[in-house]
Amino acid sequence: MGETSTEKVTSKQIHIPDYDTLVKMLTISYDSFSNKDDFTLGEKLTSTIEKKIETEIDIQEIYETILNKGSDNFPILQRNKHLMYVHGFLSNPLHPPFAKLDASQSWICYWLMNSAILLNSKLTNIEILNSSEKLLSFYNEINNEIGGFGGGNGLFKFQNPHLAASYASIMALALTGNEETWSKIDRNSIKNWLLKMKNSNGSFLMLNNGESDTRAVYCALCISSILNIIDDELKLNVIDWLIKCQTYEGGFSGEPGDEAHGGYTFCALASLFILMKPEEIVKSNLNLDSLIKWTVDRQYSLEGGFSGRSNKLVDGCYSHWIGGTVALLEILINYKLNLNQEKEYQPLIDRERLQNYILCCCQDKFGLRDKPGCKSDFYHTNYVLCGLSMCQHFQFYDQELADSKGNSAFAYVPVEISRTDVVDVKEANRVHALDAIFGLPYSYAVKMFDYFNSVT
Ligand code: FPP
Ligand code: K
Ligand code: ZN
Repeated sequence: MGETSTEKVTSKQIHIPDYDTLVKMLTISYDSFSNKDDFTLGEKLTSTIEKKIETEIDIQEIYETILNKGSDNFPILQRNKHLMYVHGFLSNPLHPPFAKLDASQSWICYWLMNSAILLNSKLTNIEILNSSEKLLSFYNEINNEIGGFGGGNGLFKFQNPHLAASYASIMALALTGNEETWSKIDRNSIKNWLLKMKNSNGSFLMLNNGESDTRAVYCALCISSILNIIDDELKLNVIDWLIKCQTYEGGFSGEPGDEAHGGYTFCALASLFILMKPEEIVKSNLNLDSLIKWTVDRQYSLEGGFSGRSNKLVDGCYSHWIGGTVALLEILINYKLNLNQEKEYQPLIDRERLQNYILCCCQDKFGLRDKPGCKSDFYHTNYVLCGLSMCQHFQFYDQELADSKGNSAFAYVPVEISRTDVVDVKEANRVHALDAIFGLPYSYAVKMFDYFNSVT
């Protein structure tokens, strides 16, 4: 590589303020609740602000080291290492310390299979058959009467049906592409269970006597649309309840009155996308301007990655929760502006910097992670890869597809970004396109929906 690319890495990709500016930037927003008048800059730091400064310094050092090495040494996606991690854990029994994740077995299945496919690998036949059988056992053997999936069936024999576990199980079953297993899903009992989980105000319970939040709504809507059992009864009052979760900051909280957070914001906006077409969303009571403002504020200029809420630390998993929100907001903006081609698409965030954060800071030796100093885990491996995919694609709404499917949730089509003014994607770093709504590689959700659409 020649001099031009070295210069590109130095000046365009990484912007690093000096330490004093950094401390000033961080402390200026600090609000002293106890005695506002006594407050002087830099004097009182909360432990969060301290950790945030430490993180910024660590990341600054990492970027400086990389810059000093020159662009030929710029980190690339360690695909094979991450695949060893993912397939290794998929095809071997989990070690005893994982027993505490017994109720998250469907999640583990989903995170690992999703990661493998995002990394452009195929699932082996054994992985497909083993996971199909295991996932079905969370449903059939235990919860047949009740209707949803538990998180596992190992230690405690009976696990309560749970909306998050059910979402993970059904998304993982979508990834198997295994129609024979799909045919064994008892959609009627799932529909009845979802109706039992529904509150009259439009929200959903995560489980019987459990909490209600935008996650539960998102899980219920993903499950019911992919199984093609969504109807007016399930949808009643949901939009109104979701809109109540938008906060004064612009992002969404888990329930009305709580704090705006990336995880809940993605769940809320993706839910609105399942319930409405883009033209309906822009006309709804959603405050689009404040949501856009809050969302783009999540990207930090030094780190390049996102935080999940105001004044908190960068974390790789928000590359999906915030990144996914960005992708959906871009759909709305570009739809409104009638920009239908990649060359004219208006991006909302700096993809180059997010990709840098992912490649430089989120790669552990095997698997991906929250931030430097953290170990990789299944959750972060999946959501960091989802975020990397967002960096590399734009999403387009296809009205004709919406009409032909009879459901606009299946009408969002990802397109690879080829514009280096938006993001420079090296072939070694390319990952699979992501479905904007379901958290699955494209087009696994559409295929499962088509199957249940054809058997109805
Ligand atoms: C704060 O953790 C995070 C939460 C309270 C929950 C976030 C919600 C999600 C990630 C969405 C899950 C979605 C589904 C579909 C189940 P923290 O305080 O440790 O992190 P923070 O400092 O970054 O806010
Ligand atoms: K976090
Ligand atoms: Zn995280």
